[in-house]
Amino acid sequence: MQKDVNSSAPFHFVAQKRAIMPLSIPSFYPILDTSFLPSGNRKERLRQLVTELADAGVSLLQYRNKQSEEAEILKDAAVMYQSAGGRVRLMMNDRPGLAVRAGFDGAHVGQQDMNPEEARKILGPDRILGVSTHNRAQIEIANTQPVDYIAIGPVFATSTKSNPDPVIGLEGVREARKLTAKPLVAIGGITLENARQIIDAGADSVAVISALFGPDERVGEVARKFLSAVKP
Ligand code: 3NM
Repeated sequence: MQKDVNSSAPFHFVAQKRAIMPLSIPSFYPILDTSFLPSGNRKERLRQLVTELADAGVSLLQYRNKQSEEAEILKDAAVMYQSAGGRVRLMMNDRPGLAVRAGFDGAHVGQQDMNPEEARKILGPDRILGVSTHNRAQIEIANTQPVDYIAIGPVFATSTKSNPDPVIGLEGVREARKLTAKPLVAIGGITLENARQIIDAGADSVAVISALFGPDERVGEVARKFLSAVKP
């Protein structure tokens, strides 16, 4: 194993060195929730979204599908994998087994999903694993788990998630920052207007669904605005 890890090394290279160096997470982390995909021509729309995001400079993207069966998810994942062309790390929400089968770079699990120890066994040591947390106790547990980053939320009110936990606000992000040395991803109600404040409150990254995939504007243009708003 090489010891001199270059800080500008590609993301996957850094991830493989997790044992000696924490994951370097990009400050903008889009989540493509399939409920935002228009019906019809799904394949083409997915291809277009992933290509536009990659062209804009997005380097980490999560696929979130709370409705479909395995076969449908794997079909979507294949389109995303091909469109990403190695330019974007792909994360699968909730289903580590499908992440492996789809050739994705990692998985993200929630408090109601598979526990991180189990997920890590399925993913192996080199894939990325993230976990959602919503309060101090969950962050403290996540600190001891084999996860590469901790997500905290909802920061602000969101209508994308069903039964969201209580809003934590910017103060909650500041508190979370004090509680963990792991990369911290903030999520929930994040917009172009509030993204910078969330980074300034201590988050390493903002995860965004509706403010990116909701507007009529081209997703690549909105992604560029987010990337510029949260630039380190
Ligand atoms: N997880 P939007 S909030 C998927 O609190 C998800 O863990 C949350 O969507 C959490 O950017 C959320 O549209 C929804 O608010 C985020």
